[in-house]
Amino acid sequence: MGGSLGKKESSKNYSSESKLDAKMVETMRRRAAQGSSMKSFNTIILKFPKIDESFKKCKTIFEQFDEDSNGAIDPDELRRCFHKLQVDFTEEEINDFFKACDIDENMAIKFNEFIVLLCLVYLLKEPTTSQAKSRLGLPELESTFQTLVDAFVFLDKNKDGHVSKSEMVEAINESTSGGRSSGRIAMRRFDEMDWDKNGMVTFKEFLFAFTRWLGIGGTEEEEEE
Ligand SMILES: [Ca+2]
Ligand SMILES: [Ca+2]
Ligand SMILES: [Ca+2]
Repeated sequence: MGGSLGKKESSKNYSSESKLDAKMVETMRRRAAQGSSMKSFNTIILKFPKIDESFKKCKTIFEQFDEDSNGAIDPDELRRCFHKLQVDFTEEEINDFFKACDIDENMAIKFNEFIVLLCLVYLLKEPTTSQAKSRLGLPELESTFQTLVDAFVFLDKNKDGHVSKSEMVEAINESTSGGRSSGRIAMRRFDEMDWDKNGMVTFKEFLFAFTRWLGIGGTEEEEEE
């Protein structure tokens, strides 16, 4: 996992999700070696409306898998969701996805958590025989996920599977004419992403930040810890 040398040790228990997180970081490293189609931070900003639209459409998929329509996906519903999407992960792996994305630990996957979960499934699923074939049968959404992977890879300059604060600042500075304000914006954006405050942002944290920036919450009301 590397970068867990933050001053504050997080009180959250990561043991249950560490395997999945490690796999995620490893996969991002592999992807980083292939390079990114992103040329600048502005390219990412320009994609925001499309990402937003695509996430909103994802609501239909969410509702389809929320069989009892209680606004969340429980472990059984998630198992059937994986089955319907024809992604073959083991029972243990499906539980890992569940735990890794259930950030408020209420044993239910809400909409924002579902988006992150699907994107991680997309990332970690081995491509099927043909590269052209979609992995989840959700081509439009998958192209958005690909955009997010590309954006993360673009930011991860040293290709270690994490985005550090300096990488974030570098990415923003090289796309604007510089100046202090852009640096400050970069810092703020970074702090929003780095929820465990260990100075490193993983792809999962990056995804959750996107759902927040786009105003996609779990429920209508603010979530209490
Ligand atoms: Ca449900
Ligand atoms: Ca939850
Ligand atoms: Ca990095």
